[in-house]
Amino acid sequence: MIKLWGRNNSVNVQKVVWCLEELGLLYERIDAGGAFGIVKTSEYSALNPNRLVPAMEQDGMVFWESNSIVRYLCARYSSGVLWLEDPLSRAVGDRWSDWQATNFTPATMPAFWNLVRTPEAQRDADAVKRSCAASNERLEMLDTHLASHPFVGGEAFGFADIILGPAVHRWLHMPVQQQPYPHIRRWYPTISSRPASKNALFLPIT
Ligand SMILES: N[C@@H](CCC(=O)N[C@@H](CS)C(=O)NCC(=O)O)C(=O)O
Repeated sequence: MIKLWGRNNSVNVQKVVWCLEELGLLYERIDAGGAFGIVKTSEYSALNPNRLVPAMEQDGMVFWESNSIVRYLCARYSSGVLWLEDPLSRAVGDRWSDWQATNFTPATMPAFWNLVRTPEAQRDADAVKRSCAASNERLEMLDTHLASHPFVGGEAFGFADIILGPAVHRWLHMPVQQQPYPHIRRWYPTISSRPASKNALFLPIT
């Protein structure tokens, strides 16, 4: 059976949980990271030397980097459905997946940490303001993309929706001034109504 290490309030763990559920794979999730600790132990470092969650183990092989894990699972178990075989068709979803990890989520982190994980008296209001502006700028880009594509990767639900879903879900539930984003708000209910998203998305933002 697949073993997945990671606390379920991490967006990077949530995307792997969603993917495993979408594919109907049996797995065991072990709480790790944050208040659960574990990530700094030598046993865990042997699994993921970054000492971050998630880490996944299957048949003696260890995987880390959440987007790579989702890509691996979809390529192995959902070729032609969640994973497009044609590299040109797949490139759109790939691009937005990397954008989530390297661009969108880093923009959101100061607002998230201050507003959700920091006591009010210690919050940095300027950092929150800058992070909101940067996040909204990125979401405008995604909104424009979704204006002409039903899903992140194109015409059908795929691995890139799973990768972007938890991060966008988190932002849409943040205690910040929300912008309209009409195309994101058309896309989000479509993906979040999938039964497999339940254990990934329907959790309090913590
Ligand atoms: N690029 C990595 C980032 C992993 C990451 O930053 N994980 C965070 C949680 S989202 C973490 O492990 N933080 C330390 C902790 O939870 O103890 C991935 O996508 O897997």
